[in-house]
Order: sequence, then structure tokens, then C-alpha cells
Amino acid sequence: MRLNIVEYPDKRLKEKSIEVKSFDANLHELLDAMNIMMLESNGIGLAAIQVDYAIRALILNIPDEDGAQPIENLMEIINPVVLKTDGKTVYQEGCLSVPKFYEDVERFETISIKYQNRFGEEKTLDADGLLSIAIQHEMDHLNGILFIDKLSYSRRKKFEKEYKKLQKEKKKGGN
Ligand code: Y12
Ligand code: CO
Repeated sequence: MRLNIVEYPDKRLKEKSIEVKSFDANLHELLDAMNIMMLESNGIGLAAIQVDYAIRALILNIPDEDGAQPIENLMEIINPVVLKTDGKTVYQEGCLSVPKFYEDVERFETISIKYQNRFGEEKTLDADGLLSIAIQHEMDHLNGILFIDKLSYSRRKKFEKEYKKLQKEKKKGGN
């Protein structure tokens, strides 16, 4: 299964993803392929819509102190629902669908969710730190929201200016 990252300003990124009902081999194959794509792209989180599957599934692998992302640390989160949030924090976020742009985004400091694993089993998770931020970033993707949609007016303008500059460079033959 070959996946491609859907990039801004593609309209598919605005779609609301639908609930996963079948926890079958097709889902497992997609999750496995997403993991390969995320690691190959140096990502730490990826939602299915970012690879053109509009289903409520996301994966995360927060690097350890050495920057490693062993398979044991991979989290597969299906049909997540927020149970509780607390506090506020700001972190400089990036997204594989919005390459080369990073900006401060305000999120809840902690989050509790319930979700299903790849077998449809119900789980709960209490997260803080980078994991909490990553969960919120990826759950936004399930509702068609990008981190750039959460920026203040002036920061959004800064993004649009940088985006236009990158497009011009691309046309000239840079990367
Ligand atoms: C904190 C903030 C954001 C998240 C969501 C997950 N975001 C990512 O995984 C972003 C990955 C990313 C990777 C890039 O590629 C390289 O660094 C080689 C990248 O750079 C370019 O596109 C040039 C940008 C973003 C979780 C937690
Ligand atoms: Co993203």
C-alpha cells in the first residue's frame, strides 16, 4: 500500500473524518502503512486524512530522550473522544501537511480521552506534555482543522506570506 501526504491547501484536509466501524485487515494495513510513512517523513503524528483516508484514526510516536521512535512507543488511536481537559500551554507546532512552517499554538496542558485500538477495544488515556499537544493536533485533523487555523490574525498573515514565498521558490526550481 503506497501512501502520499496530502498537503495544504488541498481541500481534503478540511473534511470531517467518519467513525471507524470495521476493525479489520484493511484498517490494520492502513495503520501499518501510515506508520512507515510517518517515520520516513520524520513525523511524530499522523492522521488518516493526511494520507487521504477520511476516517477517525490517528497514530503517534513521541521520540524518546535519544530521539528514537521504537515500535513499542507507537500509539494507534481510533474514534477518540475528549473526556477532560485542563490548563493551557503553548508549543511551536509543525505538520507534515504544512511543510516548512512552524508556529506557536495554544493548547490544553492535559487531556483525557477514550478511544479504540486497532482491534476495537475501548481504552482511556491521560496525557500531558508533548503527547497531550500531539493528541490535540491530530484530533483537530479529524475535524478538518489545521494548526494554522488556530493562529492569531497576524500570525496567519505571516504564514500566508511565507507560504507564497515558498511557492515562488518552488516555481523557480528550488525546493
Ligand atoms: C507537537 C506539535 C505537532 C505535532 C503534530 C505532528 N507533527 C509532525 O509530525 C510534524 C512533522 C514535520 C516533519 C518535517 O520534516 C523534517 O523535519 C525532515 C517537517 O519539515 C519539513 O517539512 C521541511 C515539518 C513537520 C505533534 C506534537
Ligand atoms: Co498535522
